[in-house]
Amino acid sequence: MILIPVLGDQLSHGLASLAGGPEGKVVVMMEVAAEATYVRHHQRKIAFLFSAMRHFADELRAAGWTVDYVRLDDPANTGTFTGEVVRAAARHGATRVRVVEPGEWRVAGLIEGWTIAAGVAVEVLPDDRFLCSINDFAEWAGARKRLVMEEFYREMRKRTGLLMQAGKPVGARWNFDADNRKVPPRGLNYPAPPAFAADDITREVLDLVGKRFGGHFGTLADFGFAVTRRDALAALYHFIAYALPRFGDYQDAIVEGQPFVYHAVLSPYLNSGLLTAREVVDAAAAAFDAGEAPLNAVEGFVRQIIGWREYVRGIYWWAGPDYKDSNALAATRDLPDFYWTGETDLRCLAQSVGEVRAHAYNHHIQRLMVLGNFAMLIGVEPAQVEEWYLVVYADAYEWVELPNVHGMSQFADGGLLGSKPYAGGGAYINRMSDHCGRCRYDVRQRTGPDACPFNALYWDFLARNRAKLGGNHRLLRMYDSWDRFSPERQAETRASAAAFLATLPGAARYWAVAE
Ligand code: FAD
Ligand code: DLZ
Repeated sequence: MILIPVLGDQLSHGLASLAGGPEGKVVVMMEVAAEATYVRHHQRKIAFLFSAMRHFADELRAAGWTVDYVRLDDPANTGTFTGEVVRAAARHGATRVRVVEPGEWRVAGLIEGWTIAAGVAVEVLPDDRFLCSINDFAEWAGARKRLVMEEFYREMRKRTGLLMQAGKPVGARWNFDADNRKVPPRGLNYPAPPAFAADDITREVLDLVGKRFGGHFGTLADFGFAVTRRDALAALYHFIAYALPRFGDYQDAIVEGQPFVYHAVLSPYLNSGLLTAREVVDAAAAAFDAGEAPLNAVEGFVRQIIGWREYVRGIYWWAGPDYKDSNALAATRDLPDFYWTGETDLRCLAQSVGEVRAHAYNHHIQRLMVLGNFAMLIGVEPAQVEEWYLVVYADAYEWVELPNVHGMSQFADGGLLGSKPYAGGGAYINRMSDHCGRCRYDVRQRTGPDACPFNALYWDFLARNRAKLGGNHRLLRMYDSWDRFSPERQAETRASAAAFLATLPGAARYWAVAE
């Protein structure tokens, strides 16, 4: 008998380990405390995964599979993947374990130990839900001196044939990003993603999570995630019909009271396996072919999925388990406690934290240019920032979280993933959001107690890190500007940053705040 563990982010009927049908096989699915607490995930994320796992197990059973489902509250539950695989292998007399490669180095290490722990051969299959395999990425990366996402993306366009015509990009351009930075006019009718009513399974899970993990960050109120493939498909088609046409135009916009703007809000479904990358980009391309969505929107969306998503996954496995250990900017500050409480006068930060507490979601520009930018400017230790991102987002798994945070957002890898730090001052946030007019700080003031702190912090960050960043050709213009500041203005800017930094709350970890 072959035992097939299906992990919480492997909820796909086309999973490689399920090929060949149920004959002679038992699927084991495990709710284990270790996965819910290796970081203390947002309550909503745990509830989403447990409910999606329970529904998926029922779907597999309906398709003829024998599924051994271990619930969190089973008194015999050992609390770990390894403990449960060992127990299940013994229960079913397994002669072999077959599992699809996991999404984290941490879990890959656990799986390596299963052969000895369970006393059976373990076969690990490639995760072919991704469009670029780990090996193909390594080959692509190994042949280059410098890694550039845009080059990878073009390869992926050619390889998949998406938005291609006779070997050339549709619209005669590969990338329409320049058309995707519009400021939304007031009064747009934003399409909220669909919310799905809780059924008995979800209600039971919400109760369990509230009792067991009620001290974790976030709230379970108004839980409306899709927890089945059918509902995830409904969310996909809702996005294609109502949000995709304007996704491109307003991709970078931050609008108060509109946490989703025109974003897809599909990442929890993609990353858990309820949706596949291929079907999502095919649906977007079909909308373009049918004249239902413009090219700048569809190309932008396709680039996020077959470009960025595949690229960060490739980097994660290619860079190795030590990738997270670098700290190129030698940042050591503790994460301020308002990342957990939202209690700060900086309106953009307070709003982003409030939204992630409620929805386990922020869109990309909030993650990058508000929360990540601020943490980098003040010099927070990368590991603390990474832990926060892994906790708070429903879509966070290390393969996707780490490159985005460590590389793209904190520049802690020294430029492996991105060619320059994503740093910005108040002017950027003011241009892309409507927060600043309602903030207690004045974005037009450069220094002083009432000035937007991002302004002085931005220049202080550049000045502080000159030895490490001064030679970066993409920052030369900014260092030129800094050098044209008078010595008095430079001193005033740095003093203003120092005064603000001195007001930051010290170390406060979320368990101290949340409980
Ligand atoms: P949309 O903006 O509508 O984009 C569509 C899809 O493209 C997303 O669902 C996602 O699958 C993919 N995508 C877009 N950008 C990226 C990217 N940079 N990396 C990988 N996939 C991308 N995404 C996660 O899935 N998990 C994370 O833990 C995560 N952490 C992030 C941390 C930081 C600091 C930053 C800057 C980005 C992070 N992202 C992460 C990427 C991106 O912000 C989210 O994928 C996106 O916000 C999800 O919302 P959406 O489905 O509405 O995406
Ligand atoms: C995130 C998560 C949580 C909270 N709980 C479980 C669980 O109880 N059982 C499970 O199979 N998976 C869970 N996951 C997702 C895993 O952490 C994920 O499968 C691994 O990190 C590998 O990517």
